[in-house]
Amino acid sequence: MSLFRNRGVSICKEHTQKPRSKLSQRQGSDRIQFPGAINSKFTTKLAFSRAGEDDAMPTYRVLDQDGAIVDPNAETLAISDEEALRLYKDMVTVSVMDLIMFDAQRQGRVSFYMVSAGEEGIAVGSASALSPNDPVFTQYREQGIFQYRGFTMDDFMAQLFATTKDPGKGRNMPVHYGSSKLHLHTISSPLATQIPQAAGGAYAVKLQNQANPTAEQRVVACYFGDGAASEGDFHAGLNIAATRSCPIIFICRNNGYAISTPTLEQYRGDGIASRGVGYGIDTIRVDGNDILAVREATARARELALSDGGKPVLLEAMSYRVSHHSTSDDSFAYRAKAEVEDWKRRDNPIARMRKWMEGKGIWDGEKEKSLRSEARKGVLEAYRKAEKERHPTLRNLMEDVYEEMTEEQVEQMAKLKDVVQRYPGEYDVEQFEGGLESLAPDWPGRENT
Ligand SMILES: Cc1ncc(C[n+]2csc(CCOP(=O)(O)OP(=O)(O)O)c2C)c(N)n1
Repeated sequence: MSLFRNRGVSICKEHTQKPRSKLSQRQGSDRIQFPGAINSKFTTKLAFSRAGEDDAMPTYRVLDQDGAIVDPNAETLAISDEEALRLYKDMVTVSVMDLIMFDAQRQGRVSFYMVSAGEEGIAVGSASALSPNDPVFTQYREQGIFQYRGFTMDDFMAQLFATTKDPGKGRNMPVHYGSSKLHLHTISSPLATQIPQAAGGAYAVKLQNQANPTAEQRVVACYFGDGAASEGDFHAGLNIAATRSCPIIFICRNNGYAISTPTLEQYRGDGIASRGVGYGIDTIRVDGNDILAVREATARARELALSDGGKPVLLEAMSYRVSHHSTSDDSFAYRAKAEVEDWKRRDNPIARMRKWMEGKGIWDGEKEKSLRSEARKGVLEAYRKAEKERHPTLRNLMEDVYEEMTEEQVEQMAKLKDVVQRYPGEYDVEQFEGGLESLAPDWPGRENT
């Protein structure tokens, strides 16, 4: 809001004055000039356009499954050994954290978890091609972006265990991370809501870019799954970004499933990429198991998003959801174990990058062993520390809705206190900062929460 207020009337005027249509059908023209389709040739052939397998959009890749460069003559983005090692380390760290936290949920230590197995390359590779200042909106399976941006293992654990160090004050389910410092918007559960929010964010960024042409020009990145692309918000978000020319990269992780719904039942067109073209958005399909391809495509997408005063770009990264959807899911109820095993064996972004690095002579078995043991140690240290921390105060259930708590909220808090006091065996309130006393209206610790 403040952005609009600061920018004043001129911006509002600029965007409320609609361009006048100058289109008219010229005599003898070979194409129509209707306002709704301005470059369509006339034809006497009565034929319906049909999406066929033959026209499927190609998939961009740099590395093959054996980690070899496919086209040695192609102009590819330079990547230093140091940066390559960083990408690899981040993918491995996330996958180690995923394994440990999946088990932690099974042991009842956290209530919920979602792993990103098979999709680490999409998150880490794309994050590495963005500016650290680009605002990012994620869905929930993009922990690699948080890792690359500098979200620490302590930050992950504070959210997962809902400790007093969680900036979300323990109000969200596990895996709903967020960091204003790192420009990572907090994840929210309702699918696809981040898409129109990101389009709006990109419009704000466009105005900021225009207002400060000498400052760093930013784009927004917005991530979502193939299932989320079935929500109305997907269409609204892409269309508004296209018509308002917003600098945004939409990154779809097409992993073949929306929980138990396979893509075959989700849509009949050519993936999600074909829809981008329909909205007039520059679009590319990428091999999500190839981190170098994802990185390059995102870097190019970023350039495009900043060109012509700003425009949206859609990147569809193809992958396979190796894991169950979440800890609440058993995917073998709807897909064959053999299918999953086959994917695990055949290809994944970590194995592919490892082969490439071994080929270059910058990686070997010893380094792999030590990286994995370091990553495990780092995760477990943060895990054990967070497990001992207290949860944020129970008052957080009521606070921050209004500037001051309403009379009704004060009353509800008193009722809650009464229930807990009457059933002391049912509630371990001492795990929460301030214990039961935090529910007293005049609790002295309230100023610090
Ligand atoms: C509006 C809404 N509808 C349904 C759900 C339940 N839900 C959570 S995740 C999910 C599947 C999403 O699939 P996809 O977008 O492909 O992402 P993936 O889990 O495969 O990474 C569904 C249906 C939800 N969270 N929000």
